[in-house]
Amino acid sequence: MIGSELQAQCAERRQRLLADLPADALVLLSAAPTVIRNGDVHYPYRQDSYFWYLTGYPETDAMALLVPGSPQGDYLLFNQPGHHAAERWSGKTIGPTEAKTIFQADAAFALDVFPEIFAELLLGRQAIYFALEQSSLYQLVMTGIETALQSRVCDRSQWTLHHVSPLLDEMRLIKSDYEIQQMQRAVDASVLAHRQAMQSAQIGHYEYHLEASILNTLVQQGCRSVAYPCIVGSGPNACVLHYQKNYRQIQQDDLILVDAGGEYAGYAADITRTFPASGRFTAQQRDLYQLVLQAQQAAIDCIEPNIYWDDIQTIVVRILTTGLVDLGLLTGTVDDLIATHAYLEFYMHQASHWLGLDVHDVGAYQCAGQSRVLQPGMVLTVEPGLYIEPNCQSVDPMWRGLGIRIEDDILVTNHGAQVLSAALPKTLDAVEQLVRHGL
Ligand SMILES: [Mn+2]
Repeated sequence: MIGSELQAQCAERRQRLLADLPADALVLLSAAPTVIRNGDVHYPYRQDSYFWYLTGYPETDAMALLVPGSPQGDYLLFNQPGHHAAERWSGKTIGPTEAKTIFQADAAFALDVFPEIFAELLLGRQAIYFALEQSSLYQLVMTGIETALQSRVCDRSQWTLHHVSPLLDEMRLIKSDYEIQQMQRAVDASVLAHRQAMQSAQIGHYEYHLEASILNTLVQQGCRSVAYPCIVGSGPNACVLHYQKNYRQIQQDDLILVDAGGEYAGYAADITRTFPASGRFTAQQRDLYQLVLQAQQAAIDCIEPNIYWDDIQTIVVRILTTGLVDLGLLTGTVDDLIATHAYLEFYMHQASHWLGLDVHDVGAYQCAGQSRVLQPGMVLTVEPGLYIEPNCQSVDPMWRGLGIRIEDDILVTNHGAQVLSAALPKTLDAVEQLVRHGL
């Protein structure tokens, strides 16, 4: 059963975290609040990633404390006892009983006693870990400290505040087998969504028709949410990196850039394909596409444990710059053009980011001033692109308004790169076939 597997994972993560904590530490975590859209309507709920990672608890109005060695236990959960009248409207909610039986808390309490218990626990602690940037949590900690000061003779200086993320980001960066399975499900659903969108693309349709197809497939596959808003950029809109309007009518000879990924069990997929609306690349589209694909493939091929994360970008930049010179879009020597960042005109983002519970997942890219070294269990994207602005005066008009990105999701293994999204075609021929004939 998924629920109990998830709970076993969360228990193991809490154990590892507790083992790393100083004996006098306390970790405070909060469920994400609901956000009002207007009136009585809320935005779809998404749990806070840290809270989800350590508790597997899906609802709002909950707090968790990790307090190594406290008399009530190491793991305390606070939530709302169910109210029959409220549950008539919103359905049954998790109460303190389930907090213990399902969510394996050592002790469970109603949320309204949190301030009292928190202030009491603070007395024996020094290092307080929480998401420092969340003002509501900061306020809660300050109130707790004031209450603790009133109840006992002690000094404010006994407490130190720490961000929780250095502790958890390193754990989240290395995925367990369970996590990789969930990510593969998000990726598989997203691969199918891309495939069906490519097959259904038609000149005269609007970008949002492709978005509709993607959303339909993702929900059918059990991804109840996208991991980020769908990008469907046709023609010049493919040059807008985070384009989301998706309302342009698709024209003959357009390239369509689709960057879309579903979320499954909290985990993100992040996949981009670029294809010709007509099912046939023009000569210029073909040249640029082949160049981006070559850069992407070379970057994927270089991935193995102990290479630097930076190496991915370095390889991509060299191949793209060399190709841009060959095609006449840049003039000069490749080394000079790289040294002066001349490629930034056409390629202005990173080739890779971590992927996990967040689409741009947590984890440092630099350690002690050096690029991070890849390790088995890391999941990252490889996503080079080229974007020639519609009004770019430095290139022949035939290149203008073309935008291409190709993005796959990669698991680092002992042997090298495992492409989780390998089932989605990306060679020139395979893409044309898929758009024209659905093959
Ligand atoms: Mn990405």
